[in-house]
Amino acid sequence: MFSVGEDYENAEYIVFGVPFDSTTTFIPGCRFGPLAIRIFSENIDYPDMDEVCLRIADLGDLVPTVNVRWMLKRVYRVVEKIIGDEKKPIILGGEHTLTLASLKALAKHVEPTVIIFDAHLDLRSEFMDTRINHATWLRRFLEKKTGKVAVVGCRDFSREELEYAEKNVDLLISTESIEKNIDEAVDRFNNFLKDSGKIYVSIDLDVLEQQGIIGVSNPSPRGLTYIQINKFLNKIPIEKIIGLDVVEANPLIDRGVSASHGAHLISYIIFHQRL
Ligand SMILES: [Mn+2]
Repeated sequence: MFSVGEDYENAEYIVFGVPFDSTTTFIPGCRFGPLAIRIFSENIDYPDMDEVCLRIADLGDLVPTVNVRWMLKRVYRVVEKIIGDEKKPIILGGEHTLTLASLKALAKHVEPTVIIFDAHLDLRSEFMDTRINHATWLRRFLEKKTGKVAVVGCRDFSREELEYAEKNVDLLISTESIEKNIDEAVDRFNNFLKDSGKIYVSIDLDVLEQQGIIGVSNPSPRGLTYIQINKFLNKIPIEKIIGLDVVEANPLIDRGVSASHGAHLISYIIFHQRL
């Protein structure tokens, strides 16, 4: 899918990978996520895919680093350039921390509505002796927040994170509330989107149910099915989406199950409303 090979100048979507997992505190390996998502993206078919003619350019991966500040700097620079050129980034992770830099770059240009699918809240003040990592990045963003933020599919979080979320996150849809009544949860999501401006979507693949032994850095059982996630994605108007990222795929654990889900979710977001 990404290998359509459009020139940067002509492309609407700009793909790049962030092969970084250096702040991972549990299972390392999502630095191999971008490569795996690309491989699986080449085996996706929709009946009318050829007619849709998406203009996608793939820049490849960022220069690798094990320094989180350098990773964030590089993501920031690339996203700022892409948005400045009025194109839309599609970022292949890599750990979730990268979203912090992507949102900071976006916030220079627009007040984004941020939709996060994640089993976790990533709202710890600090975690394992560092302040910038996969478990704290959303807190660092909310401390200088612009726009609105929704988290969908959360189920694993501390008391401290929940209390912070109740004050600072605009919409929280827990896995529990989706289990109880998904139609009501989707309605709440839809209402939230009504007065939104440009939308950024961030999908941590650990939001998915784990029965396929899905490879992610921090597995969490009783997640959402692919079809449940699609019910939420269906409500996001494609013309409002300014960028997206899909993070935490670890192909070393599951031989690509999570990467395959990631590739399909990206294609679902950018194709399904055009078919
Ligand atoms: Mn997570």
